[in-house]
Amino acid sequence: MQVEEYLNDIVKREGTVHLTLLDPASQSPEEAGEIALAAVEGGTDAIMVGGSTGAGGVLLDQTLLKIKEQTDKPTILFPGNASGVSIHADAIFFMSLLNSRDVNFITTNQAMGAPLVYKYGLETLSMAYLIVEPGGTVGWVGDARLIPQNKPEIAVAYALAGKYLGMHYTYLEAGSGADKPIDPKMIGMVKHALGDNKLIVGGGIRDGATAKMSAMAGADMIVTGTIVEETKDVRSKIEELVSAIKR
Ligand code: 1GP
Repeated sequence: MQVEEYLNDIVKREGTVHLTLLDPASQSPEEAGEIALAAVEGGTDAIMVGGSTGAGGVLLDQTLLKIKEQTDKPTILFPGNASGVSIHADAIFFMSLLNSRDVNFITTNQAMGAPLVYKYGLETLSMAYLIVEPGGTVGWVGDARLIPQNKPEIAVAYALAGKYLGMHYTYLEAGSGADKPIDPKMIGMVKHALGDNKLIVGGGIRDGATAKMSAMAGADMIVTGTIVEETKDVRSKIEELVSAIKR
């Protein structure tokens, strides 16, 4: 429960957690380490590592090792499939893509990956993963029946299902690089239904104002990935996002 407690404690003390997502397929392991260090200096709380395509195996291991050389902040796997498991992470978002049409993303990859999670002794953070329009690459790869942005009640229904299935976290995902982040109204309605269960929001958040809007609407944790890859001054960008969401 170490990482889960760490995250939940930050929510209690500071209002909102900031998570930096690094996709091993987007840069070299060395660059990932440097970005992670800058993100930590900017105030991020933990590093998520994963991606939809070409993000597993040796590349994933090396990326995690380089990140861990640079920072002691927790590393959390964010796997696109069963190949996204590594012994070098502190924890794994053990997630089910509840609105997928494909059983592989709901339970099969989870079953194929579970023995390694057990063997490596990874802390599991159970998560209902919900993909909302526009959905991006992960929506296509995961064959998600995308939840329309203007149908928050569908997101609420899935979030409640995840909570009743025992998942501790719900992730509203608009897709990496989304041109439209999750609508604040959807965030608010889902958080209201979840109560104490933690709500993670990501996809298309690029600035402090959007991060703040998501946090004010009810997000307990904000994930940013693309903006970190695009910006030259990672530390300042993360400072902007973090200062907008912390008490
Ligand atoms: C993707 O929600 C995350 O899984 C982050 O999205 O890359 O748009 O920040 P961005």
